[in-house]
Amino acid sequence: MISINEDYTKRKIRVLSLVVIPRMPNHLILLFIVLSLAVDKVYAQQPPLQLWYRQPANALAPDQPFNTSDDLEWTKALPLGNGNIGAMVFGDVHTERVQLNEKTLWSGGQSDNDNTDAPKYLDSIRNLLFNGRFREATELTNRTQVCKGQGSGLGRGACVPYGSFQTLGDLWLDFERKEHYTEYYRSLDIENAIAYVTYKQDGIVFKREYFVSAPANLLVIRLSADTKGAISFSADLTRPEQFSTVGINDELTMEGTLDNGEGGQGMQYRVRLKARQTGGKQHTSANKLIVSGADEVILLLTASTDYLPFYPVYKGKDYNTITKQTIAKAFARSYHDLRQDHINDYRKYFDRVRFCLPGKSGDQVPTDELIKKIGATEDEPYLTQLYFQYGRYLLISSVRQHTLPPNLQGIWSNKVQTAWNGDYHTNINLQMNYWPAESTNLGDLHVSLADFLWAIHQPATRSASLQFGMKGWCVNTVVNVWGFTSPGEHPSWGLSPGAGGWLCQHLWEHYAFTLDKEYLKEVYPLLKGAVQFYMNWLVPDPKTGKLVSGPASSPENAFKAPDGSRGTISMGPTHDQQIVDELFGNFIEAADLLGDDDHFIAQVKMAREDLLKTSIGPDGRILEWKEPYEEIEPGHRHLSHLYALYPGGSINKTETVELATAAERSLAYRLDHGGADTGWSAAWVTNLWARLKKGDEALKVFNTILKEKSADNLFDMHPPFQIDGNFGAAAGVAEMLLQSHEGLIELLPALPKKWPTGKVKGLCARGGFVVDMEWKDGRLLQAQIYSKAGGICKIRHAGRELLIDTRPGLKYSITSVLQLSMRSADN
Ligand code: FUC
Repeated sequence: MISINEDYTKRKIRVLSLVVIPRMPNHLILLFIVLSLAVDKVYAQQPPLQLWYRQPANALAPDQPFNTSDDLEWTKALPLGNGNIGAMVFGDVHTERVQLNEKTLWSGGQSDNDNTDAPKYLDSIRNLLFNGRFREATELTNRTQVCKGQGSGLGRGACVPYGSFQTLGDLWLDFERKEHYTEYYRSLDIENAIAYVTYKQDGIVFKREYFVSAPANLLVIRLSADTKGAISFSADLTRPEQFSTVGINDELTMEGTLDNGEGGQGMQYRVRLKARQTGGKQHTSANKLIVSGADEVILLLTASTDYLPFYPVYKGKDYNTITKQTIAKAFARSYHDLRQDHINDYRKYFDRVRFCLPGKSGDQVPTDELIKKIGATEDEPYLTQLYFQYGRYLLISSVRQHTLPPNLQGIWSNKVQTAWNGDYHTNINLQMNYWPAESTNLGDLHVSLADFLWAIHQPATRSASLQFGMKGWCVNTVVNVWGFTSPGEHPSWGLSPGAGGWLCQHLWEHYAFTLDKEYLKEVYPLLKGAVQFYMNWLVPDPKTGKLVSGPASSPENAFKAPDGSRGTISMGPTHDQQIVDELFGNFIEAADLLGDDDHFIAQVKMAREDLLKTSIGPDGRILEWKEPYEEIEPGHRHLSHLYALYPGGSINKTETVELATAAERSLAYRLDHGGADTGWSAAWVTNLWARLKKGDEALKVFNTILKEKSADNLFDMHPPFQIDGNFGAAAGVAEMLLQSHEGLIELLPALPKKWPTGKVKGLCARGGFVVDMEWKDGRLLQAQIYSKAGGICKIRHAGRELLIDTRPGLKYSITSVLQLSMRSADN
């Protein structure tokens, strides 16, 4: 296996000798090298970031009873991906299983779900709600403010037009040798995105390497042994349904057509597998690829579907030719080149951030054992770094430019009916998938969300018009790859008019982190369309004249309504009000930056003034609904009314101290009543504590994610597996180290006591800044701020502030007491 640390140091020396040293006076060269390598020492000493195990995913763990559940085994398998093709490596010695995915593989198809009857009931529902007649309002809403047709199939969408994200099937390698084995080792090196399996059988050491390359769009597996002619196996491709596998001309292909949910043919797919071997023989039988007596085998697998992500035509991509050409191109290249291209491509993203908490080197303990010990040993700092970087690994592996966003399970599902259809839930989940994107230096992957919003813009505009009778565009709680944007089947969870505005926060944040005006120009029509929707949607509360959203839920929570009924929908839930307030603010700023002087902007400014704002209830908590109704589930997993604290920023400890105190009370109350009970909810709470500058509290919740919400492969468990928690938790770590939502950059704003010493490199801040920091005994030692776009940079740390007028492309070094010590060109 490649040694990461060696690689890093070698690369650094190469850069120094080629770029920096030739320009320096001789006597400084030695000193410069010593200092420069010392700066990197902390990173270079870092143990390799890897998940590793002493057994295959499907082996019985000694402390676990026999379990036939595919899911349990599957969450021990190791995920690989290139934003498109996903693979889960089980690592069985006798019969290897690599479960496959292709991100676009969905059953179902386009369908017309907007209920044109719905708008005519809106006024009546609003009047009933304003008059406190919740029972009747809820009944009328439940009957009318729902989609037409079968909707999401109540989460069982595989057989209805809504569809489900589905497994692509499995690659099986049935090895001839069935003897007992020893010295088994299975690992996932997340610094290079390569999985390994090694073992000894019959005196022979076997080694397997697996990666999914983005540049080549391939799963590549290398099988090798220390003895010639030792590798013999047959390969097969299967799927739980709708597949046929044939072997022709040294190639194994699997193809099929999924259901469109209406009894017809839906999406088509094809998988191709070829083997290149050294020594031995190979042939294809009717449905197998058989290799015997090889010294080494390179397996190349690619897949595609006929899905095109642009409305109105979602089908038609030439998946057949694409897969054929992909295999042909790769077949002509050496394994070394394919591997190197993959590593270069992956590290281009991964290496942007390094994070180091010195401590006992947890990589000595298998990952499944390590998570069980969290809190009880000194391995915790290692696992924290691993989990943080694993979040980044999963994001890079599940999304790339111009691909669909990661869904509820990223790109990994072993099912035909994935949990919640593996779709895009937009009342928290899709947004959380992107929470670490900007702060952990993966902003270019964030843009895939804007692409997706463009792809569904037309159906979302139709939903605004037909389902709600409004201008602009809107989405609700469930969205799929076919452009489903109507409300779900039940308003208590499916009616979420705030969702579009929340998605727009991401459009704005990418601008805020980059100051890229060209990008802003491109997404401006999306922002404007969402604002147009809310300008139509908001109505004045007859009692106060304040503009409110409704009928709407505070995502998925319920309250005891004054008329004794169970309330789910109301007028002016705080969540929607906060989202609309921030959206209007961002839009007004965008219009100003882009010089849009449409009179519409003035109307939006006025409407923003009239919006019902967040208020504090008699018990000192943020009101979740317009009035202080009692929650039915006080520990509810959603923290919708704290949106403005995180991921929004309008409630904060500097400008809105009273609201921040109330938010803290709300959070503590939720937790006292059993909150943070799902993986993603705990991740949200981590970020909220960080924003409240309570590092120890944040870390406490973060650790419960590691200990209680992590599968053996560190997939976050809702349960079941839901990837948002992985991403939300990674964002939480970044938020403890650096914040920039208060109009300045705050260094170490919520540093937990358990992280007294550490170092981080490459975190991003709003305003186009990249920050490196080092701290010791809980105090900043030094920081460097790289300015991408120039402009004023205000920095805060431990009560001190510093203002620097930065120039693009320069790096500013800052001392522990926030004094500027050096300005240099970034190398
Ligand atoms: C939302 C959440 C659930 C789950 C689902 C996929 O509806 O309330 O907990 O995460 O999305």
